[in-house]
Amino acid sequence: MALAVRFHDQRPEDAERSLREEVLAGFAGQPKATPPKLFYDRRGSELFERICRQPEYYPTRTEELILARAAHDIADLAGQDASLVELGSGASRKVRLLLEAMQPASYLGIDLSEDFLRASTQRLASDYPALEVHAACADFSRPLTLPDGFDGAHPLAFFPGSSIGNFDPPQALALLANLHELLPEGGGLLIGVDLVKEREVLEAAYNDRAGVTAAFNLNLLERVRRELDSDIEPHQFVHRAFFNEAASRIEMHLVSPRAQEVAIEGERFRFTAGESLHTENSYKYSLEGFRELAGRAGFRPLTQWTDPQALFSVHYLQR
Ligand code: AVJ
Repeated sequence: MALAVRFHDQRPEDAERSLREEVLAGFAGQPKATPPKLFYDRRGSELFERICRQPEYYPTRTEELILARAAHDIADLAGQDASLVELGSGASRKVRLLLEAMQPASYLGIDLSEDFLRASTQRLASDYPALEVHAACADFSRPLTLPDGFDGAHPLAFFPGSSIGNFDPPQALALLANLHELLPEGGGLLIGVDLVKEREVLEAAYNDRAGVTAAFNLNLLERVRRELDSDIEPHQFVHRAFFNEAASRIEMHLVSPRAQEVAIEGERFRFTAGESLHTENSYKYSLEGFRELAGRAGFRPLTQWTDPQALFSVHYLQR
């Protein structure tokens, strides 16, 4: 019988801006833009899982391959009495590769989405009965502390999936500095980072032939229709994703091919023909560029691993 998950509520006071506030502010902006966290309602999370299995979307399977090969080296670097802290917690196969190689006594999952966090940590607790499982409901883009009762003498923080790619460089630096602050001396940060490569490969990954990424992007407008008072018609917009080389990022947009006006919560917003709502940035790094950023946040980049084609990287950063 697995022990119960120890739950720690560390939500910020001003919790989160609601969907309504984020959408109204985003549509009123110039240019129009919404934060990528709005993608992840239940349907959006399902679509994201499907994106990860598309043949063009190389990051997920490549990171898994890298971790499977490096797991024992990672366990050695983390040391005998390491605990594992996962940022954005627990649904993936990736963390299981680490749990099996490291055999830590305790695990802490940190996520802002309480339902998701409870479900994924409960599954880990029942699959690994010897593991002491903690869950902290917190925003890791803000200053954090390890919760009381979590035995994190030598924590290894794990931030997979190139989630860091959603943050622009100054925000990414601030996030890394936060994590540096969270870790005690000798702690580590294991982080997955997508790499710059040929435009064709990058753009294909965000324009899969099955149209799953397009559906994921458009689900944002479906959400607005479902959850807010709005006449917006998702089929009046088209998915567009391209590599902005100067900024080293994939940009996702929802383009309005024709001029149109939409109403949301009693406010009206005009789109000119060709105008877009900018829904996501996904930054791509060079190995050197990421090591340099980590260094500026105070980390010592110890080792990094890539796949034979250098599509993706995993970095071990030491506090
Ligand atoms: C979860 C931010 C890493 O940028 O590749 C995938 C999200 N968006 N396809 C990424 C995403 C469209 C993903 N991250």
